[in-house]
Amino acid sequence: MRIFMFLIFCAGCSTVCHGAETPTIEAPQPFGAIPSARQLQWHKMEFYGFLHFTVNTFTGKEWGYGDESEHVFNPTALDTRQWARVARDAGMKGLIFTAKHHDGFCLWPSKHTEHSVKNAPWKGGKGDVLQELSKACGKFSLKMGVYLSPWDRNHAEYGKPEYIDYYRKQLTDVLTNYGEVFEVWHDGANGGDGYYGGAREKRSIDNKTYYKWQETWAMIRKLQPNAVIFSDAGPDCRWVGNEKGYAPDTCWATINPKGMYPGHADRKVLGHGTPNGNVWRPAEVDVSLRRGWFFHENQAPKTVTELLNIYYNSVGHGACLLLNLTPDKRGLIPEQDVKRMQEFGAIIAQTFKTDLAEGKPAKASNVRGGSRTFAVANVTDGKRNTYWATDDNILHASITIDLQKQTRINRIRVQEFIPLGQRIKSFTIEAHTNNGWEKVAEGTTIGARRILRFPSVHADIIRLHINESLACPTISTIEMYLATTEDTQTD
Ligand code: FUL
Repeated sequence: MRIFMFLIFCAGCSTVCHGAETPTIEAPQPFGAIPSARQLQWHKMEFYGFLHFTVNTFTGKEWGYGDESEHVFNPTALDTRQWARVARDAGMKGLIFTAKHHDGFCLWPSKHTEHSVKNAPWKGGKGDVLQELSKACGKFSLKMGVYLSPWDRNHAEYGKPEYIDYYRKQLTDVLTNYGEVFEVWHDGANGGDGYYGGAREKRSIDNKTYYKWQETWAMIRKLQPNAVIFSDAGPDCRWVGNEKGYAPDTCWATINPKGMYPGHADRKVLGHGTPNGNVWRPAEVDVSLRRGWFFHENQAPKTVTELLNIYYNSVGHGACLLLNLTPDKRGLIPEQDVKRMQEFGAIIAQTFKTDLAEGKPAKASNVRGGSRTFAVANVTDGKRNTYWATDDNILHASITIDLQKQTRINRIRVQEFIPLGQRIKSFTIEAHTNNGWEKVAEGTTIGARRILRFPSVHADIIRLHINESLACPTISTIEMYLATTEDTQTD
């Protein structure tokens, strides 16, 4: 670490001070792979929605064969503003829409196929669901993302190089005509039997070579430079390896992607990530509010308790949560689901409303160069862009936050300063109560976010021990909360 001495012009005293006592300390060097600007934006979203809606909604299938008549698509009361309102009120920051699922039916009037809303009875063939959703997202301050299935069971040329041109033309349509897109979602399910323009046969493709992903991604970058690209294996965010709604307890944002490509990746590795992996490729947790991805009669939404567990095990483990909603045959999110999302959203909003540690005095066992820039006060200043750091050779350290009076808490939210990489490998949290020091939580990775849940304690001091770190630790925030709904599961 280099220490610079220089002259400082002090505002207010109109003299030039010899600043030997206020040296500038260099920030820690980035450690390993670090997030891109678009990934940093994406991390901030944390919680957004999926919308599965197409011909399957009307046929009751999960995977349409590709031979569904356009005539089946006829929602009676489609209202994308209702979708957006439900999402916003639940605390979601965006919505990703199945513009085309595996059945090939396009929810916008594509000029490259007849298999789209333009031949459906809905709005006399003049409708455009993507357009309506884009407007609704704008109105409700949500970002929009698109799911465009690479597998197309309707298209006659699926399996041949010609289909790739078609897929890219479709992508160009949806990424050009509908405003800013925050995420492009490539599904890993690829190849198998289908209608394929009447051939009704099984077609297999080689996931590794067929789609020529590198070229397609370069095209996406040009059309939507700020959009993150999702697939099982990235390149910007990765699948978490399950559809149950959780990221493992240890979840690194970094990974070694050698041998991985869309549709081919080791699920275990996807879940845990790899400490000091050579790319930043954080996990996204996709899960449906109901059992299916599409609407089916006789399915019920998950309970509030299930949703809270999903939230704490995804967002709370440093991943983003992509929670699927299922508009019904009317084109509306069912009332029961709306109510469930409101209940869930209200609990999350209440829980994280008042940070009981904000502005409270803190001490640390080490502060980088003793500098104010990296002072421990940064962790309770409520800002994500300031952070505490230690000297380069310090790999374990502790922070003590003085709550100044007995305070009841049951949630702690911690965040590393990820622009400099993910570092912390193991930590413990203790609370000082009337019974002395009690361990309330422990864990491994922190990364973009870690939320600890534990039974309420009355404490006046909280201590975070960083037991192991791959490089000198950095922390931008430590926040403390009291959830009034005592959901019992703890981490
Ligand atoms: C899977 C698909 O096969 C499902 O139908 C759904 O779209 C889900 C989000 O991804 O791979």
